[in-house]
Amino acid sequence: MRFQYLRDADPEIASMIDDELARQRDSIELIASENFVSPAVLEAVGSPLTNKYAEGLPGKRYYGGCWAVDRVEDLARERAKRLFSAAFANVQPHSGAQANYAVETAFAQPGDTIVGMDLSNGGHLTHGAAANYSGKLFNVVSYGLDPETERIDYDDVAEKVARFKPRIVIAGASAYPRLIDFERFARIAHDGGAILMVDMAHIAGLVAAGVHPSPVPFADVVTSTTHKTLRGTRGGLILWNDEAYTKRLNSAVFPGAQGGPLEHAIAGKAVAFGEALKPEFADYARAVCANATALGRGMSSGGLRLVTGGTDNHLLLVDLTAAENVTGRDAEQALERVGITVNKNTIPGERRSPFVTSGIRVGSAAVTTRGFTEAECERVGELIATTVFALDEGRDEKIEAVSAEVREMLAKHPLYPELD
Ligand code: DSN
Repeated sequence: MRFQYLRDADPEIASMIDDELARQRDSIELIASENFVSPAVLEAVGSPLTNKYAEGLPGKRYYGGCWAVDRVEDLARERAKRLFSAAFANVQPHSGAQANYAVETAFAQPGDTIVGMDLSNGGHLTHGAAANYSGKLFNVVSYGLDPETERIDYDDVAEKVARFKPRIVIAGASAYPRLIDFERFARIAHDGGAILMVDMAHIAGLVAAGVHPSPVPFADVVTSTTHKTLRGTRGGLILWNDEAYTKRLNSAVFPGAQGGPLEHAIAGKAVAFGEALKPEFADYARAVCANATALGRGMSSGGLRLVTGGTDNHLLLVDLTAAENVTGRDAEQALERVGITVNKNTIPGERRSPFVTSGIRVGSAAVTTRGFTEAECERVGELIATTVFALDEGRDEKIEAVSAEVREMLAKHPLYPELD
């Protein structure tokens, strides 16, 4: 765990890893899609399993010598199924985007219609964005938010599904702070003759812990990443309940979307699923939600507006327009200077480009892993607001004071002492 071989063999890369570890240690990580895996997951991902080719599925491979990785992949599948109460799992997708590619190409042909959430309203690239394969392969009909409530406009989804008769309806988002009604989505999709694919990447850890309603009983297929609130290694996952889909989905992953699975990453997923099956993980997921609410309280009391007025999950979308001269990009850069990492994000009704934006997205999964309390998260929320308004007013001394307070908070919560 101390990279002693790497330091000798390739000091340049070793020093870049040192820099990244220092960056992670020296900032309050609020990117809503990030987290810190356990040292056990780090070890599994850095294991000799990276040397093995294993195209195919356990027991049915195109290579010899797969008996050990077969056991790893079987255990990963079993744990994934148990964690989410699903009948079937494929743990091979290298990423959430590849899981989505596999499912979309399994159920729709090029030129078919799919319905997904618009990227600028909180959807994901793979849900039909023009620049992505999904926008190029399929005829995309997007839905968005009700401008009043800033919540998913289910009537708009239903109207579009009835009118355009898509093959697939996609639910799930990358920047949506409220609960999603998967049962309602399933009704809408099935009434229109479509299948429902739920991409639960952001909320998977909350679903595993029972803190967010599960899509698994309602969706035809559920996809996810494994590294956000679920706190595993970077990768993808597909779950389903109907045996009739098994061959089609497995073949869509391999050979449809990928070659050899990354068995070291699958081992990392298995370890993380094992961690998420423990009762402590439910405490963690509850704390993630409480900390997100506390961050929101701090930002609101500091004068910032929260899109939808708050959060039901691990993330918040923050409207910065109260600070007249500060864009999302300005805020992201100023916050990075004080040691708080967030990303700029479009907000509903956005007038600026996605490279500039009028908002930021803030999430609590990583700081909760690091041990931040609700009171500390509320204070971090206040510090975000202080930084944004100090930037607007050109008050550098206030920004320096925030920076000092951030350093004090970080010192109380060491990250990866095992790596020293
Ligand atoms: N890019 C991820 C996020 O930040 O939400 C989604 O894949």
